[in-house]
Amino acid sequence: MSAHFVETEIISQPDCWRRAAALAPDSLPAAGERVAVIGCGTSWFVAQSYAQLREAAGQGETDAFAASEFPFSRRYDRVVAITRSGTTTEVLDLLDRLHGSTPTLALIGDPETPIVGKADQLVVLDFADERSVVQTRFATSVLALLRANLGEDLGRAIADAELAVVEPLPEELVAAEQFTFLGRGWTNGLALEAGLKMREAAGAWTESYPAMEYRHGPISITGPNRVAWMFGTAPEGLPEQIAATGGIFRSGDRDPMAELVTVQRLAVAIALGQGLDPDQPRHLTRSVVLRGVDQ
Ligand code: F1P
Repeated sequence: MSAHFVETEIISQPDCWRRAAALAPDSLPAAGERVAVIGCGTSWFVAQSYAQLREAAGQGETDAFAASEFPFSRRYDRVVAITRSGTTTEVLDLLDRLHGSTPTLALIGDPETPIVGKADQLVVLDFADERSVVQTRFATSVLALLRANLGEDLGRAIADAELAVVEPLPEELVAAEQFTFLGRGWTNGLALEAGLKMREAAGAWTESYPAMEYRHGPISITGPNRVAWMFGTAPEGLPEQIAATGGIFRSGDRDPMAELVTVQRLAVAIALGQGLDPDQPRHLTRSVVLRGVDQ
């Protein structure tokens, strides 16, 4: 039995993905709908990955926004909100503003929260809800559900994650002082989430970029004892350019969502190594609930 909630939640991801991928809610956007996906923090990054995947699958124009940055001048057939807690102020406020003008769907972890009644439709992933402040399995389970419902077979992702939850973490990664996460297409959202996870759980110095942007400046950060970590296939020449900086390059042919599981475990390992409690991350709460004065 793991000592921390977050560790228990991380290792349960293969099972959660299996359950999520088996769901087929008829409330998900239909092909051809023009969709905006919104959320905050981790949920915003999941929104970005889904938007890329849905549009790449030919299902229709799909944008992703932080809930606080929604462009009210644009028209959408549907707004899809992602929120584990169901209490995030910016998400609830946005759903209130859209009520009666744009149909909304919310993907949530907890059905006993104020979001019920604010969204027109709900998909509840209560089996993936978490006690931890930092999100791991809710975010990836939402993405598993969405990927499966876009027609993907998640068998390989789940098998890769079974490995990712047990394999030893490379010592050079645990000891590294800086991490730059790189993505392409739908994995840009994962790269952003990987960076956030390391900051939230371990207070680590991380950056995240689209892989082709990395050579336009961010590569100057990489060097000995610093990591450039690609989610998916690296652009040609990039591994060699990273090697020339003396930095550590990590990629692989695993499913990128399973790579994210490795980052989550690494974040916990680094936090514990520094005497931090990954269940009590600094300056964070499980969700951001703003009173009028904060807004
Ligand atoms: C969103 C979120 C988390 C973040 C922090 C505050 O929550 O931004 O991603 O780690 O704890 O809340 P939610 O709307 O998905 O519940």
